[in-house]
Amino acid sequence: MKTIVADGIWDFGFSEEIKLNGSMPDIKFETALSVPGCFDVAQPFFGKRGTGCYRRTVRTGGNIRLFIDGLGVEGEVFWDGELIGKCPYAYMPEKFNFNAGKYKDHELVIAVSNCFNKVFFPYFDFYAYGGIFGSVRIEELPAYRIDLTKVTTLDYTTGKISVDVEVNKFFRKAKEIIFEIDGKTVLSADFAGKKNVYEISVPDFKLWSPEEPNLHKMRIILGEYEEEFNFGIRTFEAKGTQLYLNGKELRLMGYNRHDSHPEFGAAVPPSLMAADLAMVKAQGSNFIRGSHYPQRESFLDLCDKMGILLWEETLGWDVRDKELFTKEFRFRQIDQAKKLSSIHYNHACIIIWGFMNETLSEDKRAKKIIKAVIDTYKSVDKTRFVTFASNRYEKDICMDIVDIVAMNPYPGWGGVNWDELSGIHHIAPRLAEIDAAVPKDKPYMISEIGASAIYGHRDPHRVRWSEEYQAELSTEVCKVVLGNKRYCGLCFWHFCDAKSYLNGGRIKGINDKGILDEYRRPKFAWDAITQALKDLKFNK
Ligand code: ADA
Repeated sequence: MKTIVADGIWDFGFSEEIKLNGSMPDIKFETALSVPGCFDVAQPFFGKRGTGCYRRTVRTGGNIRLFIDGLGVEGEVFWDGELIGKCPYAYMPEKFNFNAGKYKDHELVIAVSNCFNKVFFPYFDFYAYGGIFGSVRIEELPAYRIDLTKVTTLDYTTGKISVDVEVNKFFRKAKEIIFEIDGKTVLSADFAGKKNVYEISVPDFKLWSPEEPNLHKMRIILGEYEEEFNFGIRTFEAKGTQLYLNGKELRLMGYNRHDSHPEFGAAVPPSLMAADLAMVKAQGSNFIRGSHYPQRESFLDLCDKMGILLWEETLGWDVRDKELFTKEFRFRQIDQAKKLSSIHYNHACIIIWGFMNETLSEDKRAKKIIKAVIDTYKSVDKTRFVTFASNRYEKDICMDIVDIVAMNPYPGWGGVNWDELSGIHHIAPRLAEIDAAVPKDKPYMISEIGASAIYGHRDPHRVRWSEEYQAELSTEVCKVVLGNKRYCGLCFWHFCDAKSYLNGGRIKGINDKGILDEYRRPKFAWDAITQALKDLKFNK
């Protein structure tokens, strides 16, 4: 089996008039661009909306699997001019299996539209970038392939795991399947039928945790088919209001993070992801919420290796009545949850599956959709927590069906009297009110909280939008939330400033509640939070 990483420089053409319609766009490839990369972050396509086409040749043939690690806003994929698949959901990794024809040079075109659609609405508070956000990879396959592999820790005290394997065809005659862990064959067994589960005791196993992010390498060989990936041995549990990792109490502290940078857009290079995570780690934080969409494989690999726990979620942001109650919306939510949890199942870092940020969770009809998405996640994965971030507080009627209650309150910032110089004194009482309203017997975390601050704006009155005010608010939030074991986690909004839109009141078109600015320059709040974690002996 051969894998071709197709990243690099591709031919590129753009049109504001052409729309995706299932046939190869009639576009002039007038220039060249990088994959991964966003076309609308630089001239001549800066800020434009339309269809961008990426083209390259690939020397291959026979059965292949094409993997696209996320694009936006949506895409269509053409092989020698024929449509082979669609990428309907921004940021979602997609796999396409097809016969590539004779072994020779073939033309691959990925047409990407950055126009808004029924999945990415113009009112979302983050920029809809156009481009290919992650790697493009082609694997040459034998006549069959494994479509799904799930490694699950059965017993973290003995290192016993199960491996679910699902292939694309029915094997009437058993075929040998070999499992190698860290280079040693640990099991050779028969594979018959389509789906099988194997139990393995991992030799010399080491547990995965944020403090010691030990990974094992799994290699599965089924005839001529082979695959290799890392997994971690670890178990998440909730007992009462507390979370546990491998039997030890776990508290989450960290940041919501957008994959966003002024020069790269949503195609943030792995080197920058690594730098972001290194800061989080050095601060003593242990958690990221990948707001508000699926994450790149390189980001997940970094979290696995660096020991950072991740809340990963499907794309959604304050989806409103008209759209929320359509059949299509429900289908898309379920489809996304299924895809995401299957494709990223083996990443040790993922602790929470999320969806539909801030929805109408005070409404009975919305509860049905929420329940359907939770059930979908659980049908694929019973080892992680499933939840969504709510801003309905006392009015929310869905907290009985989530694993972790997660609220996005903004006391001291939104919903207060703007005539007051400071709103800091509202934080403790408002959080106490919400706490009193949520189920007492469940883990509860603050999934968003924060304040805007303009980088470099210093003010002795500590007015809102000053770095001082944001720092003061962040310190108080740490004290109130982390200082109270009732909360299993705290996740600030947000790690760094990220491009949004000028309308909706975003100064400079940026969501400026970042603890760092969009170039990762720390505001005062960064040091304030670092100090608060030390003072509170967080996780010590
Ligand atoms: C919401 C939302 C975030 C962001 C934030 C804000 O809670 O989930 O995406 O828009 O508000 O900055 O107001």
